[in-house]
Amino acid sequence: TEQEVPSKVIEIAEGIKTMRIRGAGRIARAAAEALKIAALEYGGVKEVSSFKKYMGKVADLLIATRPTAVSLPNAVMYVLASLHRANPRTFEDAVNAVVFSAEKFINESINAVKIIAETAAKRIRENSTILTHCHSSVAVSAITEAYKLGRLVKVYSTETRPFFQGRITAKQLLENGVPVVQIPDSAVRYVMHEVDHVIIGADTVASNGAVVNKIGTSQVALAAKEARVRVYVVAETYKFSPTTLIGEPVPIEFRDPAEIVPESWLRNHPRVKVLNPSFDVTPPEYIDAIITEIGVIPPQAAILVLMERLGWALDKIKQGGF
Ligand code: RUB
Repeated sequence: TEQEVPSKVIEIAEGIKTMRIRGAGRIARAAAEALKIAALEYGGVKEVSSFKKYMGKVADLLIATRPTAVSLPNAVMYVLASLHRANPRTFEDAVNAVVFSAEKFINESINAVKIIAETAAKRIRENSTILTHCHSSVAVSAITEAYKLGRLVKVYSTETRPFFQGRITAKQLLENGVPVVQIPDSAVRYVMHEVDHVIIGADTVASNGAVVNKIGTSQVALAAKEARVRVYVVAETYKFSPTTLIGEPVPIEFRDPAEIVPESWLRNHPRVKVLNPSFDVTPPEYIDAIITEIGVIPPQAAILVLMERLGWALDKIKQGGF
């Protein structure tokens, strides 16, 4: 009989789906944690082959939660690749391989955020005003670090309709002592003349350097380009997408129309269609640099990051895909 997926794992998957757990980095770490829990709570036949099958099922469940952030499948593949790399002979070795690599992923991820924040902060000039969009934990860390260096006077944080992640950004920055001004998304161009740097996170970086991030990011980048304001993307290397190398498009998530207008209004206006795309693509020409834990790169060098950091994933593609 098929081994059941533990309830704690299902809870994490639900958390990602309903956006209780959100943001590309947190999603990736939560998925790694879920794989570790799944491995430790496996109660089926103590054989490597059935354990692998079960872990594959858990992986599919996690990957199916949200489509856009490649950090999720990258984290899952990273952890499961250890099952093949280690070539475990006993069931216990197989469990240990999963637990070890899940913990390694989480620790390296947290460390990457720290390195990126320090690197990004050094790029901020004295007396800067920064604008950020949505809630990126890496952007919040980078902005906080710049503030500690005494370089910030103000941060504009967009409210980020329809889910209002900007409120999380404003709250966290205020907790860190950073002066924040919350603006509606439509006020971005109005304030852009005051802004020195735009700092945003990423859900996925494509091999050509295009950045997929929260809907509205490309509009922010467009307004910044017009005003000659530098745009920095802060992103860990596990947000780079190996499959974009073979021309796969990044899937964009569309969410419930009820996030945009109340359900009652929709019922009263049945002929009005609502479109709720959750992410958009900012072309590389609109990005000055991508700041990663292995260095600051022009977006066009994304392909080099993929080759250096996700070589194992590229090998998998060559063998016929994931
Ligand atoms: C969040 C979002 C964030 C990136 C980066 O979208 O677009 O900018 O995920 O976040 P959602 P982080 O709220 O729909 O998940 O830097 O925390 O990984």
